Amino acid sequence: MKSVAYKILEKHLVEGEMIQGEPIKIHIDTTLTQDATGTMTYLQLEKMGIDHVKTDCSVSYVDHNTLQNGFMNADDHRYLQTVANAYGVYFSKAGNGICHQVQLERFDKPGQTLLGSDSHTPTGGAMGMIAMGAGGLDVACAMAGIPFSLKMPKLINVKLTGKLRHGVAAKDIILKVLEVLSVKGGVGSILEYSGDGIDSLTVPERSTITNMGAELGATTSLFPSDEQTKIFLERQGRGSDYIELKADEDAKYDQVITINLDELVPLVAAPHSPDNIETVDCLVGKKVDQICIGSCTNSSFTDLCTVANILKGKKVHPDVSLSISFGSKQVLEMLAKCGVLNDLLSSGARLLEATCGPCIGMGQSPKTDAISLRTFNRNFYGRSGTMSAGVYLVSPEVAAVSAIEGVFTNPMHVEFEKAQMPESYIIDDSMILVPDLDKTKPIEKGPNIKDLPSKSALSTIDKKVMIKVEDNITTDHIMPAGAKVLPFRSNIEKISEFCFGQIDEDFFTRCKENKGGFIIAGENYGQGSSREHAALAPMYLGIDAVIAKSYARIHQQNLVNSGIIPCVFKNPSDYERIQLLDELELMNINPIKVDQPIVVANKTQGYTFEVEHNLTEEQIEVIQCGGLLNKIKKSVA
Ligand code: MIC
Ligand code: SF4
Repeated sequence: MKSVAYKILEKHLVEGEMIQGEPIKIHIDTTLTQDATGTMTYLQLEKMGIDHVKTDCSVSYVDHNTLQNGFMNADDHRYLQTVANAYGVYFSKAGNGICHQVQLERFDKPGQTLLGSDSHTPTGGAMGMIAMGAGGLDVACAMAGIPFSLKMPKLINVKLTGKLRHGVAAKDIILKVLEVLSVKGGVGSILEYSGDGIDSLTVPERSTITNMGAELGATTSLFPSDEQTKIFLERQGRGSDYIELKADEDAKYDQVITINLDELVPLVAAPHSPDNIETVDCLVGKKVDQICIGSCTNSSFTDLCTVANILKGKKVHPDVSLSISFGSKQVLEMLAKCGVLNDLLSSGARLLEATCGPCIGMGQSPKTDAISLRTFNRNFYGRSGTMSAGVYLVSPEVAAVSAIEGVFTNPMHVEFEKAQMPESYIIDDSMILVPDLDKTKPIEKGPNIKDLPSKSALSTIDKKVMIKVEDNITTDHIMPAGAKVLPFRSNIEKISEFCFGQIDEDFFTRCKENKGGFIIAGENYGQGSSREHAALAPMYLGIDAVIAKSYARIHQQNLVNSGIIPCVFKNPSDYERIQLLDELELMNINPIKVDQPIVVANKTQGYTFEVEHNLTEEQIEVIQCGGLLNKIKKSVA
């Protein structure tokens, strides 16, 4: 009767009943952080009064912010290295690779739980584990041995039948799922893959699917641990980490989706949303300006080797800029060893570091009005750094054949060899530093690393509406990334100046003039990244509550952790009535009560309406204290 997800959750259950929607707490075995969210995470960990991390294994990666333009990035890296050593965290140096790729290669184990301060942590689901993204503070709590709270997810079974045809890739499977479910269709759910179609999918292919499950808003996605898992682990020199983990024959799911791989064709996610799906055939012949291959979605050895097979002996079209970023040092070394790196180079591709790079807007912004094809997972408005550009998400195969032709091209009609997994991978973990827990070595903090902002305990809320936004607002809209903003990830005061800057340049000054207030939003507010800065910066600017039609899971919890009340419109038509700068008062929040709506008085327009909050007792307590860190400090004291 049990699915793989159910079995792993059951084994890690600390508290609660495993009934869909009910609050549960689970033990976290392992954690990961990356530099852009990591500095906040470790600053928060330092406040928790523990000597060393309590997890089986925690890893800190430097992969996002590696431009080192000025001292700020390098200071952050140094802080991360020294704090990791002091607390018993492995440290993966800049250049060793993108967190999710390296974690899959070197750390993930079937049957375990992983919590990461990055929304694409579910990549690990390819290894048959429960891997989830969360805000930095939740990850710091997991490192301190505090169980992770969530609502028991709905279990969706995605049954894959048949086999992918030539030119069709794992990317097309997840794009198909996005077409079926949309960017909010996975909220509160775990997607578990099964069916004869998964037998032929290797772990790196599976990881493209679990990685991009984040774009569905899903809690996580996973595959069973089977023969493919065993092969991958053995070739990574980690055969002893393998355990078989399969769903029972009669496993129960809340929903089943079936996809026939025999019928699948190459797909694209058109601007500006990963669920805006079209076939490549509909776009064949359309001119492209830029192509970026890489990111944690599609930068494995087999992905890039297939790209090299397509580019071998050919030249990139004169009007196209093609860049390739590698998933990890291991991927890069493997490509060099088997000689195909040269095929990439001589085709005219621009070879970048083994980091996130253009995926998070660290360079490679396309030209004005460009059509940019990317093998990445997100094409949110403005994320590339060029507001007028249109980003299309595609498979590495579509990207490579289109790079040669200069126009959208269907790889089904092009002859090339799909790369196979190598017999063994090159193992060199020398860029992963093992901590020695030596407390006499100083934790080094540069001048741009500022103290955490804090909020006082909840009292009255009577303030004005600071911004009103529509459906599917991403954390990239709230707190943009990119080369200009990322250096301030350790400095909330400074980064708050950029809050909502891409869609409303007056937001910051409006908040300053009014000492903050309310955010009004539509459906799926805060989708995308796990960055808690999208809650911390508004908190710093005095935002006390958000009223939205619905939320993305990670952001909702980040709001709670920051002491901001995430209210939900009871009647969505109330959204229409509220105007910018209306004065709102939350009438009955002292105290907030479980399952009891909050009454809101619109003092400007002279009417009242009700909102819900869906908060658990524990979340209410956090908000009442003015945030999770305050609550933890109180209990430590
Ligand atoms: C992303 O892909 O949006 C990021 C950048 O990796 C974020 C993390 C961050 O904002 O630092 C994520 O996915 O959580
Ligand atoms: Fe990095 Fe992009 Fe992956 Fe985020 S989605 S972890 S920015 S490669």
